[in-house]
Amino acid sequence: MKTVANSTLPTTVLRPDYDRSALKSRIVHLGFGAFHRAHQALYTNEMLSKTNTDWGICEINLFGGEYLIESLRAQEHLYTVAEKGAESTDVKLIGSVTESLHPNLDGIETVLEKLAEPQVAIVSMTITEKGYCADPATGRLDKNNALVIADLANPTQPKSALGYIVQALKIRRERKLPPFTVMSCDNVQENGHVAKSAVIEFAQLLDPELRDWIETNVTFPCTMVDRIVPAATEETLTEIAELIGCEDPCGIACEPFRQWVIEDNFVAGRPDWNVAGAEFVEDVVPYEEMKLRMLNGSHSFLAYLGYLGGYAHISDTMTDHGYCKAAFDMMMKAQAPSLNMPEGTDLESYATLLIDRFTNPSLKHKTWQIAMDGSQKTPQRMGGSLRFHLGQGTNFSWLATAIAGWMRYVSGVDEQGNEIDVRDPMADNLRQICDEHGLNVSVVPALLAVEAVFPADLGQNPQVIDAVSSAYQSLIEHGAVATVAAL
Ligand code: NAI
Ligand code: CS2
Repeated sequence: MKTVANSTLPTTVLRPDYDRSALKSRIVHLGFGAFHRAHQALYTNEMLSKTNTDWGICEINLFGGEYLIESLRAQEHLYTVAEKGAESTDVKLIGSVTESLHPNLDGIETVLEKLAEPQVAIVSMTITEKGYCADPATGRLDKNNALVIADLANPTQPKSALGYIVQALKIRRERKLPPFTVMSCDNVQENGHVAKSAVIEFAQLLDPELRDWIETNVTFPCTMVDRIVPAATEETLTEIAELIGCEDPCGIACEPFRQWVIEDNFVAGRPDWNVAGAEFVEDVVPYEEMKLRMLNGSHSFLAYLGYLGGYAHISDTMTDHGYCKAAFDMMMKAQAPSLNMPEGTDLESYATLLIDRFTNPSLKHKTWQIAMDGSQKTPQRMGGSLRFHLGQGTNFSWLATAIAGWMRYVSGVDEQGNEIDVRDPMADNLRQICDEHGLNVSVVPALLAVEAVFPADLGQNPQVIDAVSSAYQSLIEHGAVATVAAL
């Protein structure tokens, strides 16, 4: 079969120019999804072509994605990234991946043994917000999470990322091997701190001595990661096949922009990703908050209100002046004032760049995709800024409208009466609350009372209840397009 590994690709495709056979799996990555392929693996690819080093990546999918791992193996772990600008596309063949595993294909022990190999220095993750098994509102381990319960009962046969990491660290400690760095690359506020507290709390429940060893020996740098990478579709895969002259089931399309800010806190060494444009800094938290609130917060706003308004993609919402203006105002009036950035940060230029990125018509980023997992995303994208405005007594109507949009969306029925396929770990619970109230404003305080999403200081605040109720009422009476236009 013709693959990217055995085909003569067009000369326009940028190929790895380093010795792939010299690479070792010094990074193990959990979550070979869309994002990692176009971000960390691509940065590593570029770093390898600029340095004489051996930092290869072993890819692991713990949930689903068996087909991707099998396909990757069938093409010598090479795959394509298509960077699609508004007018042109750059195609790169990525060579930084050396190996791949899946517990359903290779067995749990093989995965644990890989994580325990002496040369493994970094375990990185893009496992989605829910992968941390943490309470979304507090970031603390959710002891009632089904995966946590299962892994605590049977730690040598883990299912969750936490279970794998803790068991692998246990093996390393017993074998007197050095620890590794755990690097979260998910859109989670203070992602390193959330990863650390989830791992530490999990280890505490299992073995307090192991917990102490982890606390002393393992580091959990925070990272701010950014690149818009929509899920692959038949259409993007066909387009990539046309560009490279063969099928690539692992191919992925993304925007040209990319950013990676990393806390320089690695316990067993790290690649010089800075030569590929990443920034190592002491404190990532301000950058994370800026990105989560301004980019992701307005993304969620556009996702819920866009989906309800009949817009399938983010770029479609940008063709509606009301949405475009509201997204910019959401960034500048609702989110930017709540940030505490290093001197010289120009948030208005950042917002302008974000609108430009959202407008890219080549990128088909579904509002439905971004609307997914809202119970996990909303607290970190809106909660902090909501608290800021309550403290200052300032206007937060964009945040209230976004939250009302989410509440209207999780009802599971759109403005035309069609069913919405709501994907969320709390979908059943949310649906039950919505069903009890119907499309009635009484659902607002009921959903605001879900403490895993809205801590009491927000969910029980009369100003929040009023503002979200009035936005929800407007959505019911006038619909999303008119509600957004009136903002
Ligand atoms: P995806 O759906 O393509 O991949 C999700 C990955 O997470 C898969 O590899 C899957 O195996 C793994 N996963 C899912 N549930 C898990 C669980 N409970 N435990 C362990 N692993 C689990 O999604 P994509 O686009 O790769 O995004 C993944 C994450 O990357 C996002 O949730 C976000 O936090 C972050 N991210 C995504 C960006 C994007 O534009 N796609 C940009 C910036 C960050
Ligand atoms: C999006 C993000 O799916 C979502 O929730 O808001 O994945 C977004 O595309 C990235 O964070 C951009 O870096």
